[in-house]
Amino acid sequence: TERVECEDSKQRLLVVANRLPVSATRIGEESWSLEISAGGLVSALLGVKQFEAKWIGWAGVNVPDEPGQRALTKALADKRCIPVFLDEEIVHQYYNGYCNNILWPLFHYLGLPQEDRLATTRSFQSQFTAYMKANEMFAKVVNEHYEEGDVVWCHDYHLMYLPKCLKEYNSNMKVGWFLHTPFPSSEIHRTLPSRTELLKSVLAADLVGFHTYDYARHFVSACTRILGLEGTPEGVEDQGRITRIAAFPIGIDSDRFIRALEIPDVQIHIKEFKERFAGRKVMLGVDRLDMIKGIPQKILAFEKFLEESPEWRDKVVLLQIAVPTRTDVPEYQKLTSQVHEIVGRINGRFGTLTTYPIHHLDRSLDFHALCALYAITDVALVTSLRDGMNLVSYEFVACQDSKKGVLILSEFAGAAQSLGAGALLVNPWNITEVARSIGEALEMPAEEREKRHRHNFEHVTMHTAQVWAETFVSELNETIVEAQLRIRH
Ligand code: ADQ
Repeated sequence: TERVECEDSKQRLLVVANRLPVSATRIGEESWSLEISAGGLVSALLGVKQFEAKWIGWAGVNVPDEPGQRALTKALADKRCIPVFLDEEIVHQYYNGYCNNILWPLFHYLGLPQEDRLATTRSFQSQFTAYMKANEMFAKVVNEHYEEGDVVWCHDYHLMYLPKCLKEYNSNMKVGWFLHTPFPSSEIHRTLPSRTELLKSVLAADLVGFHTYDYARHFVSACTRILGLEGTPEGVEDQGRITRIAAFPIGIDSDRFIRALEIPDVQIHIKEFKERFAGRKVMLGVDRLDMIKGIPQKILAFEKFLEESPEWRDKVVLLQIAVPTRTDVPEYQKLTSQVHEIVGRINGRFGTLTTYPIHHLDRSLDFHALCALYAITDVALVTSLRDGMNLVSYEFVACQDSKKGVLILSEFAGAAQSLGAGALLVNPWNITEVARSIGEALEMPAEEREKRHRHNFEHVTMHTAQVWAETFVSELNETIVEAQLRIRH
């Protein structure tokens, strides 16, 4: 059976995502320098020894000339990566437009763009056309590299039109699709003009995965309400064909974080940070600077806490590390200035000649500094307004086995489903509640911190990224075997 085949030899896996896990910089007419970017997905798949994975995706650069494309393709082949070349106009319409301006806010309950509504509505169709075209270009490259028996695993909201395109090339291709963001309530999804095309295309996959059971349920109800299809215990049925829908909560490579704490460079950072913040409790926020992360709400809650607890004013510091993303988008620029303004006001209000309560950095930290910060933190604050999962909360827990700090976690992050019993759950919109939780976290007795941490640490070290990837792929194999058996009977 397929299962035995998978256990005996390495399963060939084609991972298709918008971005390849490398950044490419052109250093000559026909030469490129490549740097692997170690995201969650990369470590998830590198850690799984039974897959022979290849990546297909956009390299993040515009390469209009053929010699440049040939050279990049060759360089990427050594990293088991296969590029999809997208021109500037397509990237603008598909990536900046449809993916980031339409699907990202919609899936995080921010609705369709409000500003310049007419212009958006007018450009909507051309952006969706570019989205379909980009997905077709991905499909073409997948098809060129596909070999019988390969599993094709498509990722995220950028590639919702891909399963359909792949099955048109080859209906026997094993296709899985996983969404890294939330899937919103069907009442939200139904506002999307291309709601039907996207649902139908995703249903062409054999297995559709989400981080949580709730997102899976929202997807099934969108299919039943908008497409009029039948929801079954396994998924969604369309004319006898069942698409399996399930939850596969992602995790992190927890060992990588735990081991990092032993690295001398990390220990040097730990010592430095401890000295720097001696006598004060450290609270930490690590986020991409995105509206979904609730950074202004977090800082306002911290202000409220300082306002109401004068005894804590010079005894606690909030480190907010916010890596800028999508910096060319006006809404993101506005968010940056808004955050800077609030931080400036609070530091002016509660700072002294020698200290100030918020250290805000607009940048990403390298892995060693990040692990050290996680390790010395007393309270981590994750206040996403919506978040598919949120891996920062997992990374914090992995680095806290000696300190046993407290995690304050938004109930609107997927992680609330898995770390909810150990964390203090909050509604990030309720600033009074978050402020109260900050006080509770700072004063929590050691015994309770230990108990809560133990719960979360066990979860994070058991439900790793590797387990996530293995579970998804073996479920996909099984789904296909079951479908074949159903057809035979
Ligand atoms: P993201 O929205 O990027 O991911 P998250 O899951 O928290 O959110 O992952 C962010 C990653 O970037 C973490 O590994 C973190 O360490 C790193 N990072 C963030 N800010 C950083 C900084 N300032 N410096 C250094 N590193 C930083 C999307 C979804 C999530 C989902 C993941 C995985 O939005 O909900 O959990 O995919 O599916």
